[in-house]
Amino acid sequence: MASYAEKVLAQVKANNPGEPEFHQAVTEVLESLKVVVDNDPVYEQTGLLERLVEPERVLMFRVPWVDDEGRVRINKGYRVQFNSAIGPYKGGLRFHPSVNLSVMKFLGFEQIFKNSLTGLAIGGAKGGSNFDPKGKSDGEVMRFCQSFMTEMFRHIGADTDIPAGDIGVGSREIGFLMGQYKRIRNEYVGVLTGKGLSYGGSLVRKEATGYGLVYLSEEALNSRGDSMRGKTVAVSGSGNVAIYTIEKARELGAKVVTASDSGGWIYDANGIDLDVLKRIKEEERGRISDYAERVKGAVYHPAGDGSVWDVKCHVAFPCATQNELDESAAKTLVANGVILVGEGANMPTTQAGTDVFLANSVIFLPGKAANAGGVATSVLEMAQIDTRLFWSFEKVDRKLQAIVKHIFTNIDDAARRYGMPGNYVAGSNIAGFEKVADAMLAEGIV
Ligand code: NDP
Ligand code: 2IT
Repeated sequence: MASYAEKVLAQVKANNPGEPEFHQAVTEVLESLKVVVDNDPVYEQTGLLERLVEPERVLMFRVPWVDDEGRVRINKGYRVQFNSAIGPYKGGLRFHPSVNLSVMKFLGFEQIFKNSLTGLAIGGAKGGSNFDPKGKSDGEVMRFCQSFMTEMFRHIGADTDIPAGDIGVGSREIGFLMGQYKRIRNEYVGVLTGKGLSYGGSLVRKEATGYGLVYLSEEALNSRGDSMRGKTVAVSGSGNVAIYTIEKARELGAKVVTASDSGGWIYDANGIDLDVLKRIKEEERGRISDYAERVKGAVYHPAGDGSVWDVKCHVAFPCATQNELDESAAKTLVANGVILVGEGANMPTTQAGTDVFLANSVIFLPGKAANAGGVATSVLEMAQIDTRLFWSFEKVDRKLQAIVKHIFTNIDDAARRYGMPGNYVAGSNIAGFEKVADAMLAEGIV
């Protein structure tokens, strides 16, 4: 007879056709949860998993805007308010042409467990649009953001749902969104995080996801008597998460030799020159190919000509997008002696790729734990705006480090309790679930 978790998984696939990313995310979590939910009838009796896999609310809306040529353009807008058992909905906004309902739901679902792992009181959500900010003028991006917020404002709030950035949504977009929210509501509240420092942002939020990823990796290595020092590191992506992953890895004594974007990837045997990379990506909004033109010795490969995972490294940090590291890339990394893989992006490793790492005793830190430093620091930003205080870089960084330590202890402990020491996929899914499940049981059938 199929177990409770298996029955619910079959229902998810049947009831949500054409949503492969959502199926993938739910499959991984429910596989991990079998050892918890199949041994205690309370979960099935209260329909807990059926409730967990169904978003509390899915908002889909039209986003009309006018481009620089005066043409009317229409994009799709989304906000998936997945689970508020432990706190207000919290999660990023993604602006990318690949955004669809399946991607929004997988991200919102993962966010539930990630946010729980931080130990802070935040529920799970995600939103965004299939709008592509690439190649758009600042004016077009502003008009798009204003139109997006003109619908979204009625569904969010500082105690209801607090969006932030993700792919394609950085400080420029958050600024435009905040300006429009304030204008509509006539109130200055912490309804968005990732804000600029001049209007209620927090120090370290920009760095937090990448720093948190490297802090967690250092914890995991320390637990085995090792550290980041002297390691060769492969990073994918060259956005917010990738840049500050590279920065912290270097600070801890590692050498990062790769970065990428959707156009291609670079290999720099001397270690990535961060000043050049930041100038290209944060100021000029340029391409990774520009890096190879400016830095002597760096080699550029267009997309399709191999990948960053072909490079020999001790540590791999996928920091671009979902399913960017597949089974064959995982096998190459293992053959090249990788000892740790930490997911800066959300679900960057395919299920088959993850299985390769786990079967080969690679320390594998899943995104729910590994990139939780970003959302955790968003909560530190909320705490500051609520109290009208502004904390120093060191203070926020110390709190971030303490949260990451707590995450490591929590996922390590859950993996041990269920007889799978060192399996941080199971540890993260189980530890993230426990708090949410307790809250859902306490709150009744809602
Ligand atoms: P950015 O938009 O700053 O950067 C994204 C990077 O990934 C760019 O280099 C981009 O290249 C590349 N990329 C995106 N989509 C694709 C694709 N389909 N194929 C190839 N390359 C791609 O986003 P972030 O750095 O903020 O986000 C990166 C990942 O980290 C995402 O998975 C996000 O969900 C996750 N994350 C982000 C957090 C945050 O606080 N920002 C927190 C936790 C997780 P190009 O410019 O060419 O598109
Ligand atoms: O995936 C993520 O955790 C984010 N994009 C950050 C969410 C947040 O609310 O800071």
